[in-house]
Amino acid sequence: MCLVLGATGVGKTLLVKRLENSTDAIKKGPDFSFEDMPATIATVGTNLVAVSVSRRQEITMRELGGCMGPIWKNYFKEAVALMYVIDLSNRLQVAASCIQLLTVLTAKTLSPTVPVLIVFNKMDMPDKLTHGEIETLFRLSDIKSQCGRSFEQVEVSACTGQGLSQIVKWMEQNCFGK
Ligand SMILES: Nc1nc2c(ncn2[C@@H]2O[C@H](COP(=O)(O)OP(=O)(O)OP(=O)(O)O)[C@@H](O)[C@H]2O)c(=O)[nH]1
Ligand SMILES: [Mg+2]
Repeated sequence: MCLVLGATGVGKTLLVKRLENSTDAIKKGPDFSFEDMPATIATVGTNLVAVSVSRRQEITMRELGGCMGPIWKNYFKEAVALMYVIDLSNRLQVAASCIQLLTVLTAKTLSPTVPVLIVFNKMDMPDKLTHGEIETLFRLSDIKSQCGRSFEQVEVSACTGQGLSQIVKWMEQNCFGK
């Protein structure tokens, strides 16, 4: 099970939908771009989706709604891998997202063998955070060196598809054979 966490409205449902329906297209390369924009509604509870990463490899992804934050930890035991999604365009939410991320990473029930991917979403938005702002706010290099687990980051747009091929690659490398 790959858990997908993040505050409400960051784009988890759209991201998981893209991965569920278009893994083959996404894998064609970084220039691939979506023309449609499927509608989503806020996830109250959890959203389970099977993603075929390759012909012989399928992983179940479980998105937990942002409104479920207080009980995310109940699902940590089943995690083989974890994605934490952040909305690059929501400056009001991003500091709270950072604190929530630290809470997730220090949870006792999350095994140290679980690899974590930080997904900075909505890179298509014009008012997104700059790289400097991300580094100052999140201090990701400090977290990476302290957290004692595989810890990577990507910048994507679940809307346009930009960067999603990196997520598929990460899943191929981190969600199987464990
Ligand atoms: N511009 C832009 N909008 C996006 C992107 N990803 C998601 N959205 C939009 O953001 C809104 C919220 O997306 P959801 O996928 O429902 O968010 P969520 O993280 O699942 O939210 P909860 O289920 O409430 O936790 C929707 O209107 C999406 O269309 C993106 O990469 N770019
Ligand atoms: Mg959702």
